[in-house]
Amino acid sequence: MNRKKICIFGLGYIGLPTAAMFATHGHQIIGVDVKEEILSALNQGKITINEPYLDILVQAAVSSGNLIGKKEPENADVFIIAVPTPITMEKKADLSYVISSTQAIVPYLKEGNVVILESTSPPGTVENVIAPILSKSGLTIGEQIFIAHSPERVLPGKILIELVENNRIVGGINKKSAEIVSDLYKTFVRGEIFLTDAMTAEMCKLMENTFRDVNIALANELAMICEKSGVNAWEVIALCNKHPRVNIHQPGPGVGGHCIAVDPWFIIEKFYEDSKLIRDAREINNDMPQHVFETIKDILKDIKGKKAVTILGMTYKPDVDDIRESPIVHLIELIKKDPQYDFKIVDSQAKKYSYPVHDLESAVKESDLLLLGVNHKEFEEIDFDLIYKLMRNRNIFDTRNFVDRNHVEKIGFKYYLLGN
Ligand code: SAJ
Repeated sequence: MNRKKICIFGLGYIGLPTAAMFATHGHQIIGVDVKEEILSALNQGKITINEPYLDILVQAAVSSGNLIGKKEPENADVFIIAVPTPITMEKKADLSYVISSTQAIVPYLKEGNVVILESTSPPGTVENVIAPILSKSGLTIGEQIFIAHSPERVLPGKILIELVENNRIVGGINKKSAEIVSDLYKTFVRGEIFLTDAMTAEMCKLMENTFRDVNIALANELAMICEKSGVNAWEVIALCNKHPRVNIHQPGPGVGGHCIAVDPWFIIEKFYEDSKLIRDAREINNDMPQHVFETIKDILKDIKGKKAVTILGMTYKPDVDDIRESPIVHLIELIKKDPQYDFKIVDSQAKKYSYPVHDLESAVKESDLLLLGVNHKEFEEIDFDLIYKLMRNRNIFDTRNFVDRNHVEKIGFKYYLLGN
C-alpha cells in the first residue's frame, strides 16, 4: 500500500496504539485529541497511559517524523474515529464525541477519502449517524467517499500484540468501502480480515463482549448456587471445562472495564424487548458487589464496634491501571456508606482513583478482614505470616480463588472463598 496520510481522532487506549502502528509502518499520521496534556506528551515521544511496550513504539513513531499530535484535523486520505463512546446514566450510548469528530471531518473531505469508525457503537451508527453527517460534504457515499466500521477488539494489557495478531472485521457501507479499508489494515494486521456490512460489524463487536458478560453471569449465578449447596464453584467450572465443548468463565466480584460492562447496554438500548437474557446477565453481574458486601457483613457479624476491611486491588482487572466500572470501586462505595465499616485500599497500579491507597503493612494493621478483590501479580508475594501478626481478626475473603487456601489456613487464618 502507498504511503497514506491518516488523521486519527482520539489518542486513547485504541487510537494511540493504532496511530503508532500505522506510523511505524510508513504512513503519515496526524493524531487529533482535545486534551492538551496528551498532545504535548505525544509530541515529546511520551505517553500518558499504561500499556506494555506502547512507550517504545510511540517514541519510534514520533522520532521517525511519521506521527504528530494536533488539536485540529487537516486534509488527509483517511480519517479514523477512535474516540470514547461512554454510557449515560440512562445506560444509553453517548455518541457526542463520535458526532463531533465526524462533523470535524466534513470541511476536509474530498473525493476518494476514507472514513473509519473504530469506536464501539450501537447497531446502525455508521448508517444512521455517520453517513448522514458526511453526506453534508456533497460527496456521494460509497462512490466518492468510503465509510466502514472496523471495531477495535484488543485486550488492554496485550494491545500491541493483539492489534497485529487478531483477526479483524471490516464492515463497509458498501463492498468497495470494506475492500479499501481492509487493504489499509493489511499494512500491519497479520490476522485474517473478514469483510461484511457496517451493521453486522457493529453487532459482532457488541456480541463478543456480550457473550463474555452472559458467560460470566452464568459463572456468578453458579457461584451463588454453590454457596448455598456447599459445592465449590471453581472446582465445578474447572471440571466442566474439561469437556471439549464447554468453556464456563470465572466468577468474581462483578464485571468491570469499559467494554464488557458497557457494550451489552448498546444492544439493550436498541432492542429492549428482545434482549431479556442480556439484561438479566447485566443485572446478575451488577449485583455482585452487593453480594460481596453481604458476605463481608456475614463474616464480620460478631465483631463489636467499627469493623476494618483491607481491600487488595481496586482496578477492574489484574495488572492494569484502569478503574473504570471496576466492581471493587462499587463495593468501596457500598462500604463507605455504612458507618459500621472502615476500609483501607492497597493498589499500587490504580490510577485516577478518588481514594487514598496504602502500603500493605499499614493497611492490614488492626484489620478484621483481608478482601482479595483483584488478583494483581504483586499479591503473589504477600507474606501472610507477617500479615497474620498485624491483623486484629484474621479473616481472608478471596473473590478470585487466588490465595493459597492450605497455606493461609495453616498459618491460622479463617479463609472464605466466593462461590464456595
Ligand atoms: N471477568 C470475570 N470473569 C472472567 C473473565 C473476566 O469476572 O472469567 C471480569 C474481569 O475481572 C473484568 C471484566 O470481566 O472485571 C472484563 O475483563 P476482560 O479481561 O474479560 O475484558 P476487557 O474488558 O479488558 O476486554 C474486552 C475483550 N473482549 C473479549 O475478550 C470478548 C477485548 O478483546 C475487547 O477488545 C475489549 O473488551 C473491548 O474494548 O471491547
